[in-house]
Amino acid sequence: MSRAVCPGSFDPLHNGHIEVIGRAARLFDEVIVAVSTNYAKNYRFDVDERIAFCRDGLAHLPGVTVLPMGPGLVADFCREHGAAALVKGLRSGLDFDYELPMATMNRHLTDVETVFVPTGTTFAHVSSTLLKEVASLGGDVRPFVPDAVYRSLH
Ligand code: COD
Repeated sequence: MSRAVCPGSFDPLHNGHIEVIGRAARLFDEVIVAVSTNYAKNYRFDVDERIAFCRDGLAHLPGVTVLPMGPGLVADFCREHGAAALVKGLRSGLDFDYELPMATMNRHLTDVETVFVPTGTTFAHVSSTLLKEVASLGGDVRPFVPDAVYRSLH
């Protein structure tokens, strides 16, 4: 049984996340979506809201479960949950430069491998930060988020 973790803030979940997690679900028998609770970070949505968005927006994907990830290391979370791999989405070379040192460090910490999934062109420009800004200024983010997230942003 292969198991992977897709970690993130998901503040909030958007269709770029859903695409990458769906592709992870085709590669692994089980995928745990780990919703971070980093107390130093200023989230727009609290962890219960972010988990609810993920459970609702990912319910159609077989083998996917959503759990909170405490403030510790993602590498420890993987070990505790018996996951041999992390799956991360890559939107650009900037993402790669940011992610590569973390992938190497995570492998050093608990031997967990990182699998990079290149994003498709449809959502490559989408991030939670950009969506929150656009929505707060009155722009329409309907094509990029599930219905429940859309209602909460507007
Ligand atoms: N298309 C494809 N993938 C995307 C898109 C998109 N449009 N947008 C985001 N993604 C991917 C990201 O690349 C990421 O893989 C995932 O979706 C989640 O994205 P976010 O923005 O919700 O999450 P982040 O980047 O804020 O999450 C950061 C983590 C929680 C993963 C990170 O901080 C972490 O690992 N924290 C745990 C503490 C730790 O272990 N630190 C040491 C690391 S070595």
